[in-house]
Amino acid sequence: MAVTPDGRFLLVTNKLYDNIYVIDVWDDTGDDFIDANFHDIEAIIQVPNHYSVIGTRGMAFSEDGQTLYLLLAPLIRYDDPTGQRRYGAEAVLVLDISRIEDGVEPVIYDDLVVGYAATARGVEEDVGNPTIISGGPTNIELSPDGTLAYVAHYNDNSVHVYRLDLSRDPVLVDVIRGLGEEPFDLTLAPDGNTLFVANYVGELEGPTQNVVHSTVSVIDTDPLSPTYHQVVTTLRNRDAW
Ligand SMILES: [Ca+2]
Ligand SMILES: [Ca+2]
Ligand SMILES: [Ca+2]
Repeated sequence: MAVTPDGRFLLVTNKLYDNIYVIDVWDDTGDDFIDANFHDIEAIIQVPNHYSVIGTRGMAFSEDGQTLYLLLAPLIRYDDPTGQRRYGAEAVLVLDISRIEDGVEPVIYDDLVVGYAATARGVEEDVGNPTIISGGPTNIELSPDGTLAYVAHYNDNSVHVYRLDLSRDPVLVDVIRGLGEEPFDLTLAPDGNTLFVANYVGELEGPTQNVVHSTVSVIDTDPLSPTYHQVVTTLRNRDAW
């Protein structure tokens, strides 16, 4: 979930479905307008669906609130016996959300996607310890000036870095490795110079690799630093075994 920068709408993604719900969280009722769907569905954003399996996860907004960066990452299972949920597309999508208007009835938008960049696949290209669940690109964070997007990739054990100011499509400019197993969520320090990434599994240890030490990878994001875009330390929650 994420609230638009102007505080007017709450967006809710779904890893099992192609809809993003837009909920009106600002009551605009006035003398000549009754905001009948306040605290209800304002709009449904549909993303183009060329696969039987589709889903959406992390979001980030441009500073002006006009653009939504959305991760396409369905929940799939390569061991699904029905074969119905074995494949899905993973990508960073760019959506023009300036067209969403406050009305009184739900509206469906199916043409807001204006940019696209494919990412590494999910469970189809899993690296490191075998991961049954397909997270793919799970969460996204923008640099303070809005020119870079950092995307945690759950199955690739990496952070993908995109330039957002070169074209309408995000452009992959770097892949940061050396993280733990299953990077899931990430956040930048307020000054933009350090990125913290939570690794869901982190490190595995023990006679049968059955002990999990979840970790946080600390990445240097200061462009003037000699260790720019490298993991500089790892914080480990050490369990006994
Ligand atoms: Ca409203
Ligand atoms: Ca409304
Ligand atoms: Ca893995």
